[in-house]
Order: sequence, then structure tokens, then C-alpha cells
Amino acid sequence: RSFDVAVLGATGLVGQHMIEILEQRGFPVNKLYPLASSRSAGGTVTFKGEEVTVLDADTFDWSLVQLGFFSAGGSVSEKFAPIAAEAGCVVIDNTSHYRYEPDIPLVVPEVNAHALADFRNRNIIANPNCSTIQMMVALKPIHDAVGIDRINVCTYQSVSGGGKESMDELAKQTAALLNGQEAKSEAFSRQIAFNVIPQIDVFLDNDYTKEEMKMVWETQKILGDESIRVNATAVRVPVFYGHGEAIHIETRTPIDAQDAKNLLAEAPGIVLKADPADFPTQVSDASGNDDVHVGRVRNDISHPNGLNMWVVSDNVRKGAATNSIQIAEVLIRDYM
Ligand code: 11C
Repeated sequence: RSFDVAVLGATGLVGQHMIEILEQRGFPVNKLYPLASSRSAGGTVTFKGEEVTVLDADTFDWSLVQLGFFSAGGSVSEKFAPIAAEAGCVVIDNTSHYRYEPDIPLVVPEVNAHALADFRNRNIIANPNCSTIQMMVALKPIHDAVGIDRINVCTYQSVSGGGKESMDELAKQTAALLNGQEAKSEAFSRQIAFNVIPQIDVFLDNDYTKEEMKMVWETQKILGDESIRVNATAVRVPVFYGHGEAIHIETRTPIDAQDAKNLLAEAPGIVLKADPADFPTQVSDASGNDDVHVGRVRNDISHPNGLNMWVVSDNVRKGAATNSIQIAEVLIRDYM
């Protein structure tokens, strides 16, 4: 059995990866409809060796597809998701627009695939933020074993999280500075080349950024436990693909680092580097693949219930496109 599939935002960074990963994973696509705004429509994308024309989302007949992957921005999802859902298309939305609505499942398949049972509420499923997804995959086995009371996390997030313009800015600034020229900042609030920026997304009333609060709201929803305390500092680093996270947790009952490693080694979606010196990095391990890589697992010398770990993953793949497609894989296997 195969499915007719729309990718909205097909010319964007995540959309392009979605089309590539649908092919790589052998997702049963009957007909692919790449969609974009009228400005980007008319071009082509390559799928299974063939050029497919990008159509204008404004005039698309959503009853033609059973599945829609949306990654064209929150306002675009707000406009088209209800229309698509009404026409019978199940929307898997990669934007933050619907994530916090109680009747919309927010899903990381390795963690809470059971939440998909409610997908017919609205015919919309939300894909979490990239920095939350990799943290959830890494923490789920520990949470199941001993319970997590508090998470303190610092992120080291790549520029691809900000899309193509942000990647271009890092490349251009790097080249300009190495050639003794001025580095203009447009996509970021500060110079990103040879620098780190402790701001991702806008500042909120509590002085956290929205990126940091997404990690709080989404963790509690995905783990189904609003008592879990999350404290995040999100930082942009001059890396093209892959987010790193230094995660420090306090568990409800203590867990020895070796026992934690044993759990992580068996858990789905995780590649564990058990030897401390064999730690994973964005470039050497995460970039270009679909796993969550965990290393530096050790007990916290400052807290009896503390455990630390370093987690990296490709934010465009597992953090966005791959996770959306894995949601669809579970959906067609178990529900459609
Ligand atoms: C970043 N995490 O790295 C953001 C990108 O809510 O889906 C993804 C934003 C989102 O800039």
C-alpha cells in the first residue's frame, strides 16, 4: 500500500531534507506533491531520480493527498493545516503553531508514539522542536527507570536551525573575516562566525528565550508530566549541522552512571559512546544521520541524584525531517 504525499515548504531547508529522507527510508510514496508559496512554485525538486514540479499551495486540492508534511512556517501552517485536515489529509506539522494545543499529539516516536492514538482529534500531529527531540530520546530510558525530577540543559545549536539564510550568514562572515573584510549580521543579532550567541528566538517576559521555554513546555507534554522541572539556556554556535546539549538531570531515585549507560545502550534511536574520551560531536557523529548520539555519561559530583550527559543529533534530520517521517511511519503501520 502506498500514499499520496504533500510536502509544504518543499523548497526550504527542512522540506528539501524531507523529500530526500522519504526516498532514503523507502517511505511508500505513490505520488509526491511538493508545495510552496506562489513565489517559489514552478521550480522543480528531484525525487527518485525524477524532476517534480513545485506547485502553488494556494491553489492545491488537499483531497488529493492522505499525508501532508508541513514545514513552511507557523503562519503558513495556521492557514493551510485546517483546510488540509478538513479535506482528509493527515498533517504532520513541523512548526510550533499547534504544539501546545492539548488535543494535538506532540510526538517523538521513540518516546510517546502512544500519543498518536489521538491523531483524529484534529487530523493534525505536531513535530517537536529539534532541541527537545534529541533530549527526549536520550532521557526517556532514564525517566522510565528512575524518574526525572529536574533537567538543567545548555544547548550548542547549529545555524541550520535558523534555515538557509542563517547558514549563508555563517559562511559569508567566515569568509569575509578571513579576508580582512567587515562581517555584516542580518540573520543573527550578533556576529556568529568565530563567536557564540546566547539567544535563539525572541526573549519572553520571564527573560528566557522562546527556544528555551519550548524545551520546558514540550518536555512536560511529551513525557506527560508537568511536574518535571526544566531549566534551559539555548546558545547558537558556528556549526552548520547538528545541535549539542550538555544535559544535567536530577533523578527521583539515584542511578549509577554505568547503569544509565546500560539503559542507553539498549534504547531505540540512540548510539552510545561509553568511553569518556570517545565522545560524539556534531561534525564527526551527528551531521547527516538519523541517530541521537550520547556520550560523557557520568554521575554529578555535586549532587547525590545527579547524572550528566552530552547529546548530539542532526537538527534538520532527527530534529525535524526524519522525526516527522518516523511519525508517519508509525501512523501508517498502526493507524491508517
Ligand atoms: C533553532 N530550534 O535551532 C530552532 C529551529 O520550533 O521548530 C526550530 C524551531 C521550531 O533555531
